[in-house]
Amino acid sequence: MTVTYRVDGMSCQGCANAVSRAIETRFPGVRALVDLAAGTVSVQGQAGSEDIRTAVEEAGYDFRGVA
Ligand SMILES: [Cu+2]
Repeated sequence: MTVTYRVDGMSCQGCANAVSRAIETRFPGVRALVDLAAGTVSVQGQAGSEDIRTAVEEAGYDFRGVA
């Protein structure tokens, strides 16, 4: 299942890469696809929203919940 979350503070491709890497590194088997224009990340696999919040915040971005 795929869940899309809103993440604030991503301003360039480097930010997008940092967010997807932070999630995918923390949760093996999970895919995280960032849409930079929309300010969202779509997460596919076994990871709950609080798990995603932790990964996003540790990477230095603002987690805003389900988009
Ligand atoms: Cu950036």
